[in-house]
Amino acid sequence: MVDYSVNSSVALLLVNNPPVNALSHAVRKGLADGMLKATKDTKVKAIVIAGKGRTFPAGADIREFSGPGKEPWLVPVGNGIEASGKPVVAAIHGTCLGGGLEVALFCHYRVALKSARVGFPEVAIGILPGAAGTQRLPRVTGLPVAFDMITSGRHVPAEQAKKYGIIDEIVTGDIVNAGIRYAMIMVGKSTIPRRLRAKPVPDAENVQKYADAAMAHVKRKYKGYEAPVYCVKAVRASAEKPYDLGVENEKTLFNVVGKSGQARAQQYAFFAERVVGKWEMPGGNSQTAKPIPVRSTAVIGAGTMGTGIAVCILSAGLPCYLVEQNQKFLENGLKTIKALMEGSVKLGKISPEVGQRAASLLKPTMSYDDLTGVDLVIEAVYENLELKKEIFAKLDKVCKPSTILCSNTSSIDIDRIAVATKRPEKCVGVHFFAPAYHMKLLENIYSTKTSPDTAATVMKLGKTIGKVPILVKSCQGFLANRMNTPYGTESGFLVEEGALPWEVDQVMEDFGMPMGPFKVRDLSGLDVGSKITAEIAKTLGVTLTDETRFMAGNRYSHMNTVLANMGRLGRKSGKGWYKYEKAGGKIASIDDDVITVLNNHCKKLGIERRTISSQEIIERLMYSCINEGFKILEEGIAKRPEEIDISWLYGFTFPKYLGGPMYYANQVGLGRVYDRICYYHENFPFSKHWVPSQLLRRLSEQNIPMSQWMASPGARL
Ligand code: HSC
Repeated sequence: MVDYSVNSSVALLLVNNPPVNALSHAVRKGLADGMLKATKDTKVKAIVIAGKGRTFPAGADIREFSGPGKEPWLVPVGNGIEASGKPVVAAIHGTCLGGGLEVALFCHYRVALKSARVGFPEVAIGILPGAAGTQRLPRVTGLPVAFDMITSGRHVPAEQAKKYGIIDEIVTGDIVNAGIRYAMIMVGKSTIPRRLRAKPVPDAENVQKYADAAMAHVKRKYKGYEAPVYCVKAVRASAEKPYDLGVENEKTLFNVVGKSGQARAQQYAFFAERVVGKWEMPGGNSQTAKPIPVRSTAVIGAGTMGTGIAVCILSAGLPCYLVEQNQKFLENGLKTIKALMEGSVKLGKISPEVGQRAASLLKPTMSYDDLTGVDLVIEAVYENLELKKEIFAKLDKVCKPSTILCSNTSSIDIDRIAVATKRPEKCVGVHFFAPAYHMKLLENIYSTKTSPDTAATVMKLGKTIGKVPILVKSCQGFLANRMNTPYGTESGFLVEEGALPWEVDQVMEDFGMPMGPFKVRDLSGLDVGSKITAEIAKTLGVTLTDETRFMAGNRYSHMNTVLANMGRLGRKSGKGWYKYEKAGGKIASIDDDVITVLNNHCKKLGIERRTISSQEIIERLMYSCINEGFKILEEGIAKRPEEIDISWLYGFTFPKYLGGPMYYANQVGLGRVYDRICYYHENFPFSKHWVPSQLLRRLSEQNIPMSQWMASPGARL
């Protein structure tokens, strides 16, 4: 796990634990043994610690956190490094993260390749740096940078890290050789002045000011998350306590936060994100399928989604045609893309060079004939089957036979679109979430005809453009929108039965959602929801009136349409479920007029309003979706609960500290969730989404945790 060699009086401790050289027990032991050997060997004058393969250690082995752990711990190993009288150099390439950066900070010198990045990402998995990182980083960078790096978890590029004082020198060429060269220069120099434990924290007298600012910042930015608060407390102690007591304090905080439910959920989410990259579909999987190279792309439609998708593609440095039917739409689209790209540069999401290059990669056109040679096309017009089929038929005619045709549909079964082409195996769904340039989820959808190579291509494209792609089987609404539907429906019923919109929003925001369902409706526009409802009613042959309570035997709430018909369209009109300071305003306030409308609506329908508890609100919104999630698993639309959880984390900003709705259900207890679903089914027999999932029933009856659901006999229908 740690290869030991001596090269011209320099001992090399090369961590060899692929893929990321995580600091597992064997690596920690290897480092401790290596240090001992190098210290004893009189021929050795200096020591280099480096990583074999693609990276310097990227942190502790997260998998070990769920077990009891084993000595040697990282702090004593680090103390051994720091105490060495022979200079120890960390030679850094790749990602030097978490425990990896802690090891580097125990070394006396740090050199890095320009391409390397350093950081403390522990906060993202619900913990804090637990091997003296919170005490040593402030001694190097000062408090403001340490608070920022440790609470944000951001990866800092080597050159920036040099400015912060974390890296002593940027080197070139082979990192191990560069480290050895640097170590030879340091031979004979005293290591005492380089020991961070003895250094004071710069500007320690202002700790109160910096710590208060950091605490206010994390409470605002990471509302509900415990780890950032613990990170602030730990860093603060670096300026208030002697080094050893600061390390003790860090250990205590680490042990509390590390055992929390939030940490477990965030670590589950970390691995879930990696699990979904290992996909499977009929005929192939991520190991066997071969993505086709995508060197050129096109987006059809320069509306909100089309422009957002084009920005993602351009930001990744890929050429992109933007196709519109007339000059005006095209020009508007180009203006939007320019503004979004400029915004991304300003926010530091992309470099100015990438922003500039994008202008030359973007090719506006009104002619499909320009698309003959592109590798992949994404259709992003509005949700209309006939229009999408027309576009796919046109593309099928003009594009080369190998071109992959994608639809950014949010709900239409891909098979129904692919029939318009002679290449259904190359047709696939790529569902982006609004705003497409910001939301990280990419829901890729395979039809009955999509080939594994086509699926592999869009999964790879997703990663290239910085998304977290999942692969699901096609059905009406796919995974994300299908599962999310009861959330909106139930919120509508709750206000009909007695809850007020701001009460529902408050409960769900306290639960962890960034915005309650009624604020979301106001943001997207009440007319959008009422148009969709009108379309569904038309398809079902139902005439909607203020008194309509059922559609095709299913309970229905008309309140959204009532408000929309009054001109209350949400933020854009200044009034919706809330009132705003002006049309287009953002500050939502309670509106008594909405209470009057609600009361009248209920009176007309003979609904007696009642008090509804917070618990009922959470159960009605979450358990209805979870029930749908289990049906999605039963039907094989998603292969694993991880796909579902990732879709909520990155498509609907579900709080990571709850892991995702399926993980959350497992925490609540599948038996309890199932019982409540049965209860609501009994009380609301006219809502199809309360018909209990058979898979959930079996898991709950057999007391099988969801992590083992695949092992449940007959788990799939
Ligand atoms: C930590 O370091 C705590 C310390 O403060 C010490 C605490 C001491 C405690 C003392 C108590 C008192 N562990 O992402 P990829 C796997 S916490 C285990 O696809 P990329 C990953 O699952 C840690 N496994 O690659 C995947 O496995 P699979 C702080 C890890 O190139 C494979 O490696 N560090 C792992 O896209 C490839 O991963 C972090 O949080 C780990 N630490 O990205 C860094 N890291 O193939 C977490 C990765 O079987 N890692 N794996 O699916 C990352 O951010 C990314 O993996 C990288 C590489 C950016 C490193």
